[in-house]
Amino acid sequence: MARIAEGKMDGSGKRIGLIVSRFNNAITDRLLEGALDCLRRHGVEENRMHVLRVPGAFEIAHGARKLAGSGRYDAVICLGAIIRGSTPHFDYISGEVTRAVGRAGEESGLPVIYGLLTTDTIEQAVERSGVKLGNKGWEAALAALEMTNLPIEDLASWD
Ligand code: INI
Repeated sequence: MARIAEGKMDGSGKRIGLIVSRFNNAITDRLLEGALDCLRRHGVEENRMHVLRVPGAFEIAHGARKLAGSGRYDAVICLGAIIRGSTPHFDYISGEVTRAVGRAGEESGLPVIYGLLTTDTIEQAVERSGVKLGNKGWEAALAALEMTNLPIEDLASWD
């Protein structure tokens, strides 16, 4: 029988940093609401959820590096909405942010969670921010909690 280790979705005693971009704020506010709701429901205390607002998704990179590198958080959650529309910005920004979020996690050793929507249309973004297809902010928060509780030490003691 395989031995399986996985993190519990328990936020008690955790301090969580969230970075939220203001661009497309009709969407990102809903992602933030979803993330905070998930954290509360899983036991994170109100004063241990710290939100850093930045102008756009591109600036999430800087915020993620700063929060993850501060040593104050158990996990960092990045929330934003990049909508293709007709701008070539989409490809530049989404590629850059995705790399930076991953790098912030690697460099800090912390769970740095990617809660950004990258969609073709505003309608698709609305659907993924609490209307029809769940809320990406809620999902990102749940992933953060699971990752803060990964029982790596269990594996170390297995044959
Ligand atoms: N920022 C977003 O968060 N989403 C977008 O869809 C977007 N588009 O399409 O341009 C966007 N641009 C702003 C960018 O993130 C920076 O804030 C700006 O370029 C200043 O550095």
